[in-house]
Amino acid sequence: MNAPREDRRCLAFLVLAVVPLAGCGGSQNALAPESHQARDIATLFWWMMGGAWVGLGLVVGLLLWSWKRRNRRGFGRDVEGDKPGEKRSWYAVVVLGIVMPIAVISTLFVVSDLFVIKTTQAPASTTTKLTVQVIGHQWWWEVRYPGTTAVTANELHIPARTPVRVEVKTADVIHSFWVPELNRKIDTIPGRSNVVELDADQVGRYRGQCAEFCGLQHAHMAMYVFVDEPSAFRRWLAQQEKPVEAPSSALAERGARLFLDGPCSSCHAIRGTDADGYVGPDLTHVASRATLGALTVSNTPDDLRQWILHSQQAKPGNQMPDFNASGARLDALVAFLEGLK
Ligand code: HEC
Ligand SMILES: [Cu+2]
Repeated sequence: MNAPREDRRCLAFLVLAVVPLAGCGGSQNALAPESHQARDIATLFWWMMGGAWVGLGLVVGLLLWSWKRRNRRGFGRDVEGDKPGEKRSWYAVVVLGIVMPIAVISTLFVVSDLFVIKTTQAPASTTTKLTVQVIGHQWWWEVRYPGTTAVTANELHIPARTPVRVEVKTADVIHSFWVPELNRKIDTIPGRSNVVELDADQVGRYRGQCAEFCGLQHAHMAMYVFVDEPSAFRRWLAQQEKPVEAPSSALAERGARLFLDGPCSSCHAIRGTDADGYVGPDLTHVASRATLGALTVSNTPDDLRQWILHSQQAKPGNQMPDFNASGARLDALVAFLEGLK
């Protein structure tokens, strides 16, 4: 009986079949496009994929065919010199091996370079109404809205069905800004400003990720793009523009003093206070964000506490030192930060 062995083979096959599929679906999927740019990229991908399969089929088919022919005619007949049929194989080598690859690669070059690269490119600054600045830091994203005072981190809000110019820069090394469902990657190069356009079809939340290795916590350098209805976007931006509100409780008031007098304010800015550090994210409206640490942990009071105490555990090597705070001081800090809506 070799049923168990069959079972094992079946299982191995299932695992092999499922592993590649596990990468599909869910968030951050370039093959589930949500903008006209991402659709052009996905279409180009499928054509290239289809072409590659046809090419592979052709090569494997020819290989099997020649193998069969050769076996029929007997091994070693090459040394006997040209026979009439071999002139034809020589033509096949020239056509299939030289002419066809040149034709295929030239077509792909024209389609990708003259078509998809153009349609996914950001237009000139004069034709778009909204520009967002994204600055890569090891290992988080600073987000600014030029012409307003709004500064946030690790999340962009943009209006739906509106072309938005995203200007990317870096504060340190090369990063790459990539939101696969919306458009192609764009590198952030020291001393340069690059541009990519986001023009989402639908309201929703899209995950993006740094796509150029930038050091220890590169994997924890993600961001969300929130696509809002235009009216909701304007409300969000107006809220982000406001400076900080006065603490609403005695505890939060104590937290504010701790923040401003302690080390926090040397690295973080809170607009409307003396805190104007720029090593870490602007915290003026930190409580309005979905996550902390560039999507490393969620933004709940508990996770915020843990982040302040042990950010080095959640995101080892990040530029924020662990803060050794007693219970009461920590409560005050968390109460203050939780009020920064
Ligand atoms: C030496 C500089 C430095 C000091 C001091 C510092 N931070 Fe940070 N902080 C950072 C950096 C850098 C990050 C971003 C880390 C990352 O995501 O890689 C950060 C992230 C944060 C975040 C998450 C923000 C977000 O949107 O992701 C919070 C909240 C925070 N710090 C609060 C504090 C508090 C409270 C203190 C004082 C107890 C403090 N920080 C002290 C540098 C600092
Ligand atoms: Cu990176």
